[in-house]
Amino acid sequence: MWIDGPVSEYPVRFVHCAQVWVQRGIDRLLRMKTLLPLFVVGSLVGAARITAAEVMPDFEAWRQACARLLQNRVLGGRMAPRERLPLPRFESISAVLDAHFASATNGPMSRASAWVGAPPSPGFFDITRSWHGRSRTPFEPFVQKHLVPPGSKVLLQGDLHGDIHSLLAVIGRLQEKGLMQGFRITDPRFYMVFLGDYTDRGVHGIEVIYTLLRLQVANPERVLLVRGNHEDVSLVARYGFLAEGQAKYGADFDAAKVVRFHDFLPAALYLGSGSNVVQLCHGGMEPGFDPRPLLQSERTNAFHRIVELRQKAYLATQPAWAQSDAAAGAEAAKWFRDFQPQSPISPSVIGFMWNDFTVFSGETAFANNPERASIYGKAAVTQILQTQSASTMRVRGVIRAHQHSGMPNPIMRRLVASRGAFRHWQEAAEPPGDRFDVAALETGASRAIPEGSVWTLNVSPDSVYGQGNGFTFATVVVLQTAADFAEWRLSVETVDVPVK
Ligand SMILES: [Mn+2]
Repeated sequence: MWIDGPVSEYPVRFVHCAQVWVQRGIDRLLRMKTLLPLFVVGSLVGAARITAAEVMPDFEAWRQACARLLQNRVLGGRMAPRERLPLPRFESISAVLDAHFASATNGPMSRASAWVGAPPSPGFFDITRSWHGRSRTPFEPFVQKHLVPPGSKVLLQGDLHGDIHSLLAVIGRLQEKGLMQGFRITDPRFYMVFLGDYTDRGVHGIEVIYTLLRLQVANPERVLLVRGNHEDVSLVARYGFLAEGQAKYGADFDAAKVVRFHDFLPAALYLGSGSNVVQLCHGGMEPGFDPRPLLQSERTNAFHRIVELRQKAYLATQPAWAQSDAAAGAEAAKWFRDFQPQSPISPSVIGFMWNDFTVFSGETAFANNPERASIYGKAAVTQILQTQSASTMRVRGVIRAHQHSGMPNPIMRRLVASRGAFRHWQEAAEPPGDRFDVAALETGASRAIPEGSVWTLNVSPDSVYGQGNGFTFATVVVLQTAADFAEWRLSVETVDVPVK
């Protein structure tokens, strides 16, 4: 099944096939409720040349190994010297991916009862197949609902783009606050949600993914990874991550296996507590999807496939924003489609992963940037959130990431001034000459979440974004839930990341 490379690679491929068979045996044992450590031992048998500590270093060893890595800003897109690699061999990434796949194929997602509507096809859980490889299975994106008890604390992290130093600095702060120990969450009320764009544009994407998957494996169902627009094989092929993997591991780098984990990440996560929900996603609104059956389901953790996006059908219900703002309505009519996603970007993009929001409340309800995606304004968002709410569970706001400008622009300036967590539509219009009153923006350590608000979280600083926009801090954002939505808060702290 993997024998499709040049003849010179066949011995390597044969070893991989043997490992797949060993893995399958271990998978069966796991289904028989055998303990996870057996799985790790199994992976080590297949990779006997390296020690267990090299495959799965403890957190402190991992932190020290990553501290040796030159910063993205210093490297300027070049690879770090190979002798400095924190994971010398691909087997480490392979082992943590296997554990991730095991949790997808044996965990909550694998049960048909956890899916609202039809569950995915069997091919979805067969990691030797993919929607983009030779052995095909359909592209089957989905969204997830996850309920946490009132009084929970949920870390939210924006774009990482291969910035391992910021990720480890954030984890270090969480450890200082007594929420974590090593890779393990110690506070039973604590959860972590990462909002996508883990790799590309920075050259430590392998280390970022390894860290995220170690967190997920150590804390099942407490660490949730959302799918960003860069969790797409066509983007990682173009924006650096596959080249990074090949530079680091040569023929050992199994790109097909690495990108397969994207398919187990939800395009949006409806995080609820009591009868209130916030939409957590990388991009933005997706009016073609109706999440109400998912929100109404009794389950605390449930999944719903995005079989079809019916944007035109949504627009035909004539939302007031498209009528009162004629230009916005005409633009929406031009760009909205009814379609079945064949990939994250075809025949049109999935809005949860790609869309944007206006900065000022006086801007249009809807516009389109043909080089990127659609941009939603306040009036459209307010109504879409109402339309997408269930009577028993209301979607109160959106928290997302997806920043992309390496140069100061209205939103990047405000993100930096807001200490990394910016609430849209605080100002009516852009002040002349780029001068804005920082005192007019919310910058506090604890912020209320108004009904219908949209928040953008900043991109990590060891990147062209941090360099171009002149910031050196990562932001630690913790969502605090309560029984009454008026008491939900965003706690916002910054942590300095040493960058040159
Ligand atoms: Mn993005």
